[in-house]
Amino acid sequence: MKKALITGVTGQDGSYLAEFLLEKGYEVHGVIRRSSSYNQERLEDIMSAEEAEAIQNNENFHLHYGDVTDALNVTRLIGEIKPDEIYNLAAQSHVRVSFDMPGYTLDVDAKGTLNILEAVRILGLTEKTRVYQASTSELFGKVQEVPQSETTPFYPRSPYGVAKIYGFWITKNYRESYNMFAVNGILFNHESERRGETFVTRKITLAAARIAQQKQDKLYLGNLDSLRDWGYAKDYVECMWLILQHDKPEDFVIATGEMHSVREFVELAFKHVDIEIEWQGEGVEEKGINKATGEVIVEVDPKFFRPAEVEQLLGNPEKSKTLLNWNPTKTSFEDLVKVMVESDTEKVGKELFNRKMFD
Ligand code: NAP
Ligand code: F7E
Repeated sequence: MKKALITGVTGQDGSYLAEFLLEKGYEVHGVIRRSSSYNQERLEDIMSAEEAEAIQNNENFHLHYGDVTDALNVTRLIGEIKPDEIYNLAAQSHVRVSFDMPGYTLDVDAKGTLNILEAVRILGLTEKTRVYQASTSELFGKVQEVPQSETTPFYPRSPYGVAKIYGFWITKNYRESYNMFAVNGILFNHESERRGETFVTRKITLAAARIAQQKQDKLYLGNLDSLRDWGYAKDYVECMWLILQHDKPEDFVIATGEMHSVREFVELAFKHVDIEIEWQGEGVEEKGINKATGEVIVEVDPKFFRPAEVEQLLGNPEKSKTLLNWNPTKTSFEDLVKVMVESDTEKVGKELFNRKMFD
């Protein structure tokens, strides 16, 4: 039985990856941070036997307290578990928040990656343990070519992107210096019913559900023109695993090859709750009107603008299609939006997720 260690197991990707690996028959170890409030919602399908009959092997799922900034803790855990595969998904992953907390983002996203690689090296596990690093399309930032591939030069636009650049290069450096199977998945945006509520897609699908059920009046957003290559997180975690099963340690771009604007995402999400949006005005004055009632339901709030913006991201999934035999459009953009709105409609109906968010 193979052993996997996942950092960031309580996050969107970590929870899907844990389910995926358990189904593959792995013994899965997850790193969880101590928190003063409950932080295991996304793991409930694995933990509760009734909800997850498909995953019977819960005795193969183990949680450990830890933090990737704590090198001693990381080294002890890796030394005790001796995993065959490590998936480093732990990150301060919010781009706008990284402008508020650049130092912390650096500690977690850059130094945290080094702590894991160095632990594998000093524990003498370089031949046994394969390491996956969660790299990101934010490395491309102010894009130098369209679409972006494995050979496109980087130009990060946020403290998050800059910290992740270090994670990318230190992973490559350990591969080249110590002959480790240490690789980067350069993943473009991927979303799901489990996406954090302050990322734009989930903020929109939650608002569409609440507005349709008269539990919220308006949705305030930042840059409506921003363009992203949005995929489905459940499809993307399979790729993380495929990258580590590949015969050669190589970096891969994972993307759908399709790009849509935030404005388009809003239109489609509201269409699923039978609200047609009509846009009026421009720039910060632009408003989304409910065509049937004339009410303004979407407004621009400059507080959601970023000091430096990534205007567009479009990935070229050719290499992962060819070498990993991965299907980048298994879930279409339309189906992604639908699945997220349906899930939030149900949750809002059950009075879940009606809390006010700080951001
Ligand atoms: P997420 O939902 O924000 O999850 C981040 C995870 O990291 C959470 O489990 C969080 O724990 C954990 N974490 C944060 N700081 C930590 C620390 N110091 N030590 C240990 N764990 C820590 O992110 P995601 O969307 O699943 O993304 C997974 C990874 O892929 C991240 O590295 C992200 O930067 C990267 N990525 C994401 C996307 C995307 O579109 N989703 C695209 C490219 C790359 P808590 O639950 O305790 O906060
Ligand atoms: O923003 C614009 C915003 O926060 C997408 C992370 O997973 O993907 C994610 O980073 C776009 C940006 O994701 C709002 O300005 C407009 O242009 O959903 P987001 P992100 O910044 O692309 C990458 C690949 C990662 O690696 C990251 O970890 O939408 N936008 N209005 C808004 N964004 C937010 N959050 N909130 C708004 O109100």
